[in-house]
Amino acid sequence: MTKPALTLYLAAPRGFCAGVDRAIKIVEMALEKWGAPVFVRHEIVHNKFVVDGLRDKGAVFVEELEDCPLDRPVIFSAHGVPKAVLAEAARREMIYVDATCPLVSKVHIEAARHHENGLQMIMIGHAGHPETIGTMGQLPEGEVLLVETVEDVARVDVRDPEKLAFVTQTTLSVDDTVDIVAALRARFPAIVGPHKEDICYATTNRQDAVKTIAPDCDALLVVGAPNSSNSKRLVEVARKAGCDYAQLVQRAAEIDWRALDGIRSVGITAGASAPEVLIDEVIDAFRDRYDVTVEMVETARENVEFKVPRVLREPA
Ligand code: 0CN
Ligand code: SF4
Repeated sequence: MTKPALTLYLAAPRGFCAGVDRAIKIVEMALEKWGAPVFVRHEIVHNKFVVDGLRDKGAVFVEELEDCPLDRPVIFSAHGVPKAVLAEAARREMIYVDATCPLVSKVHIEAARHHENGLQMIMIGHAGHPETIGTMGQLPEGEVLLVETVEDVARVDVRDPEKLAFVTQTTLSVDDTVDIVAALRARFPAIVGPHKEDICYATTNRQDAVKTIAPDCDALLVVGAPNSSNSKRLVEVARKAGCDYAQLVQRAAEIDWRALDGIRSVGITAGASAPEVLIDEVIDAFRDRYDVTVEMVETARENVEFKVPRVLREPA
């Protein structure tokens, strides 16, 4: 039986960013340096395949510092942690390594600087996400107000509209954030903030690539996890850019082949925490069923790399 023809538009950049790469390396190097078990507070990055692989090597994933023994090293995930968590680890005299992405740490530093200048902060982010919890946790309770939508901006109750600054989560939708920032600047003309927002290069580039391919695709699959903010944003961006069938899949096994019946073109991308082997797996699953032509669509080149912390680079 001849297979139907299908064009796969492969977005570039896709998948791992520099912060994810560094965070995973930190866990691997910690296991080499200190042996198993090494504790990791929260999923090091939001990907089950990555987490399962590290667990097989001896990493133990927990949600709270209290769940870590005092005599084993603990690593903080790429998404960042509230200041109180670092302080508590230090108080307990634990060995800890902070795998917070440097681009998240940069936002933490911005927030602290504005606070020192006497400004109340507004954070644009998603409630309950670990990065939002970590960034808000850089300042005392009540000093950072969260807004998630343009509607929230109209409702937010600030101390003094003349003494305000904003920061954002790094993995937001670029287009939605433009609207929220515009609403903030309209309601609070004196608000201080970054030139645009704090969305990172990886989030921006992956969204741009999706915007480019989505209008030409009958369907678009984002390889990524349901708890991965940047991956979920890619699905939304694809739908907004005109691809009605855009879905998040963790593995090839999750592809709904019946829903894809009759399609001629599929876009494929991956969130910043999804390893390339999973994209290969998805492409292979298409090759099993279709006569596939892969077209790579490159909208940017990335050469960002972050160093691992000195404590892991120095010989034990
Ligand atoms: O999927 P991730 O682990 O995290 P979110 O997109 O949910 O923030 O990707 C790494 C991004 C960071 C920080
Ligand atoms: Fe850092 Fe951006 Fe990657 Fe998050 S998505 S780890 S902020 S580079």
